[in-house]
Amino acid sequence: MSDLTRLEQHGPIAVIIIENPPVNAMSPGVPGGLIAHLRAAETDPQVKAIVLMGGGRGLIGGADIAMFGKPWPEGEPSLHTLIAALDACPKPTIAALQAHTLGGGLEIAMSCHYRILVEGGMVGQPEVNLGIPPGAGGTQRLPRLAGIAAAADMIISGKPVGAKKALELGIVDRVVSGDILPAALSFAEEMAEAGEPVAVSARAVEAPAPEFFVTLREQTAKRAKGMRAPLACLECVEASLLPFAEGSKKEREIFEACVASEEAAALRHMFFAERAATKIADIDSKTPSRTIKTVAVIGAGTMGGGIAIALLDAGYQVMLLERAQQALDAGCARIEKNYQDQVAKGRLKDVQKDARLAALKPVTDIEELAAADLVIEAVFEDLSVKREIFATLARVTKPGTILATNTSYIDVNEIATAAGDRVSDVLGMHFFSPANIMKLLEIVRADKASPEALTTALAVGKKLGKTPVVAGVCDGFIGNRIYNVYRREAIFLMEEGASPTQVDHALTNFGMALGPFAVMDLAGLDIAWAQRKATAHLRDPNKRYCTLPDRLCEMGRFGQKTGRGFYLYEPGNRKPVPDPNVEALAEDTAKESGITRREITDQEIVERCLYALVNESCALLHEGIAQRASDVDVVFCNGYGFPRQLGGPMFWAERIGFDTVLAKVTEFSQSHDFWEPSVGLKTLA
Ligand code: 3H9
Repeated sequence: MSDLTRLEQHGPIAVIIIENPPVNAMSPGVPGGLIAHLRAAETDPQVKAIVLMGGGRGLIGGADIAMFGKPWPEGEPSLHTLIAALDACPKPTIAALQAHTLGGGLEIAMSCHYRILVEGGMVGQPEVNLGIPPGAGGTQRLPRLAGIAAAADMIISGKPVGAKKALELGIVDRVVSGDILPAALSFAEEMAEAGEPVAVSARAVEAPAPEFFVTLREQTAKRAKGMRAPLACLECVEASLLPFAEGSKKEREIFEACVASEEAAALRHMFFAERAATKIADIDSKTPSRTIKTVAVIGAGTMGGGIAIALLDAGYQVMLLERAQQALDAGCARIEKNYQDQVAKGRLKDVQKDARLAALKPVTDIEELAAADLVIEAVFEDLSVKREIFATLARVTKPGTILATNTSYIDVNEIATAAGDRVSDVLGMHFFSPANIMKLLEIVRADKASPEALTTALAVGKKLGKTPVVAGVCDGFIGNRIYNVYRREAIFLMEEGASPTQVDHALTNFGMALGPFAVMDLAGLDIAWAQRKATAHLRDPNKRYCTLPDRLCEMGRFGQKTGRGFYLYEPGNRKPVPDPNVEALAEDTAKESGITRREITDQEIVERCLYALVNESCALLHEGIAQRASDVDVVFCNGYGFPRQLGGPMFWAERIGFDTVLAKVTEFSQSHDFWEPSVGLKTLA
């Protein structure tokens, strides 16, 4: 018997425990161990009821995702065998659930006769996020417990529900507080006396209104954004109207087809990539992180305000610093309005809003930051201003306070040296706008940053619900550096003959959430303009440069906020309208640069923009700015709208073949001076 599972005897109740840390996944050995204990309990005349639960943190994470796409060890019982055994068990079975019970975990729980869940626990079928429907009866049993509509919603969205909702929907029979084991034992004794238990598979499903699946299919197709899995989930749920065995067979067939798909491979890659991104190769994973309770944010503008909201939402005490009282008041008013809007939309309760605002302390005196455990500076991009702030922070904050800058492109090492002997506490925490919404957080590793400072920043990022990625210091770190070449290519293509609309459509058809011109208009053209002016002296005069974006800015066309940028915008409408004047401007700049405009295909647009991005990603991987190729994928999918179902630019390029990418990049380099195959790409090819 493997030590992945355990059997305990508590009087007439047998308790079977999964001991497979970190998440009690159904790895090889686990289902077999559980079946053996189940058989022992079934045949033991002393046992009246059987409890099944997760050991350690109590969660049951589902099937072992690392096993998908690999052969299951021969002779080893599978999750399906376990579920069939539970379904047929003659004695009452009770799943005692804590923390998260997800995917195959919930499928196991639903093949028990009864379920109890601790307050604060969650249950869900998140398989859709991995490009698959639940494959071990989840789509057949959940409708039998919660009804078709609620089950379809949970399975298609992949969103788990909390204890209160799970009870309301009938997914669990009881919600308990405190220690799960005594509650499970007393519930089991009760059920042992309650008469013959009925398996969930034997329950009936109530058919929904005839148009239910038609409407749901339309909505799901619209939201699926080219993904197959949400519709596959729907098909499986629809099959729950068939007799149980038939519906289960259909679920299995659809699951098998999905699990072998490219979409599922890409989404599995993203699952592991996001977890790998939080690990730093040369830092011991046991490095302790510092305790962070109070965080100060310097700068109450859009970025500082967004960061403050993210911190308040995560339960931190927040100090917001602005030197001018008026700017501070305006920043606080924006934060309050954000919370009021959330209350109005029903996303937040009044008491929660009040608690968050009570945790916000506006300050105008930097000396007050002595109380902070972490400071995040989010003032405008000016090296000398930032250096002055960090020199002051080094003096006023207590030793060990982490000093982070939210700069997007200034050299973090140069900022860090201003902190003198506190240099090891300095690093970058680069948020993406809107900072309270966007998942991506780049943790910028300054050369002298200590391991504790880095692991603490990563822990804070996780607590904020972000997806943190560690990046080295360079212009633009990982995300903006590779986005810059992608954007450069889009602008050159426009100069050569493509319209902003054509470029944007070609890339959204590829799967990008927004086209590059729509993104530039949304973000505001003035920020990149200021950066170009500040670094103009560093530009190689022999390399191609397109003046069109500068000219738009000189005309006051800063994008959506001024109603005009690469596109035109009607007041109060974000829909981009093509502008013939921009087309004329592109003709002018092309003429001045001696470029003959031509027809450009959508394929050339996709290849030029994305291969430029891959080429640069390989370069920064080679330079060590990104620790691993998958970090680039995490950055681009979470911060720049790359389609997750393609697994990020590096996963996508690997599927195409780095040699194919290199051949195309080499071909481009023969006709464009700004293209050069990077050493990193050559190495990977
Ligand atoms: C499924 O069940 C299909 C079935 O319907 C049918 C099959 C036939 N497998 O997230 P964390 C690892 S599909 C393997 O940082 P947390 C993870 O990689 C499955 N490994 O912890 C990480 O490893 P490392 C459906 C897994 O406490 C470590 O555990 N289930 C799995 O913040 C810690 O992970 C899901 O989609 C797994 N299932 O969050 C649930 N899960 O330390 C996916 C985690 O080496 N899991 N790992 O980097 C989660 O959502 C979260 O892990 C959970 C815990 C909420 C459970």
